[in-house]
Amino acid sequence: MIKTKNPQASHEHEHEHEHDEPQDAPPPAPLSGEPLGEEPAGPHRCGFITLLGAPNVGKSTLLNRLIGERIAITSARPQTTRNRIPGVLTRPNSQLILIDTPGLHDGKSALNRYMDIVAHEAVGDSDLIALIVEAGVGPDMQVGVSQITLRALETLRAHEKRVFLIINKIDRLPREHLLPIMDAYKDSYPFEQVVPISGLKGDGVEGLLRALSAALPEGPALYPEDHITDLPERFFAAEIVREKLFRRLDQEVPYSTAVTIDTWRDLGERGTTIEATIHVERDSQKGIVIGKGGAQLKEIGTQARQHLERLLNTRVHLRLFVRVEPRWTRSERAMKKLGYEERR
Ligand SMILES: Nc1nc2c(ncn2[C@@H]2O[C@H](COP(=O)(O)OP(=O)(O)OP(=O)(O)O)[C@@H](O)[C@H]2O)c(=O)[nH]1
Ligand SMILES: [Mg+2]
Repeated sequence: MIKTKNPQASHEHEHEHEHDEPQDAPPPAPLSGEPLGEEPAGPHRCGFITLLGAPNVGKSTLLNRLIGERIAITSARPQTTRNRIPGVLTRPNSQLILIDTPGLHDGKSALNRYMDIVAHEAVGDSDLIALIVEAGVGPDMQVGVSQITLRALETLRAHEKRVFLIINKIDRLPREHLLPIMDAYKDSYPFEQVVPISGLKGDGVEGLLRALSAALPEGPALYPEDHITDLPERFFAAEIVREKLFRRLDQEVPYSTAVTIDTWRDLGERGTTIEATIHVERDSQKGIVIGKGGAQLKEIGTQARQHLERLLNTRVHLRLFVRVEPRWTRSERAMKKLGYEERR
């Protein structure tokens, strides 16, 4: 299980690998390690908050920012997240169980349907929805409400969900552009609050956190203080390899990849040996993942290993294999084999 690290150790590590960290990674200092600001006195609060929204609006970046650890993979490509990813943040007077979800979209493959189901199921489980939208989309920074968001709002209305509208990426536009965006959304739902933020830079995030905490139902913490997530280390190892694939490969190739962990050996002081397989849909994609003389695969392996060493806080020996699972994104059976299985 992944738990909060010793802040000192994690800081040193971060420094050591400073230059490996991709440009868009959230900064190391976790919010939970900074002064938390004022929390209203009163009863302890605890609840589930689902982060929902179109692909690429910044849900996973925000989850990581709130938790203070890079547990959810992120990339500049839409449809990076494929699973429900819980992250727990414990504050002095509240515990927030945040759920990252795949971006809502209407793709028709079995994998697309799976992702859509995962996102919708997470809605049912939550006390609050954080609906995330981008401030200004496309080259002219359009402010309209997307069809995807409108459809999500219909579902939320049917379930009478309490919704925070989070306008993300405000670092990309001048402040005076915010008002028209808020205006565009104003009649689309009785939002509990509308909060502009930059998940990447951190603007407005502490305020958001306070508002979310205050809106949760009263109740005791459900997890111990140092608990961050329920998912096993193996899941995160596979996700980290997938993140590198999403960041390094072009066009359709990342969407045809899945990663499974084949062996995991703990060698004590000598670290951990992990063998993983990258599954692609076609022979040609296998060639692309491996690259000329194996260069691409080697680079993916190096980046994933460094990221894993930071997460696991130990030396990692990572061996990657590539194999073809023909048209797996179209077959529920093949998907199940690769770990994409419905919960219910
Ligand atoms: N400028 C800016 N970019 C952001 C911000 N938040 C996220 N991004 C970028 O937007 C891209 C998508 O971020 P993700 O967090 O992966 O988005 P997501 O909503 O989880 O995407 P899916 O998992 O594909 O649905 C990445 O390149 C992020 O760096 C922000 O506040 N400002
Ligand atoms: Mg995501």
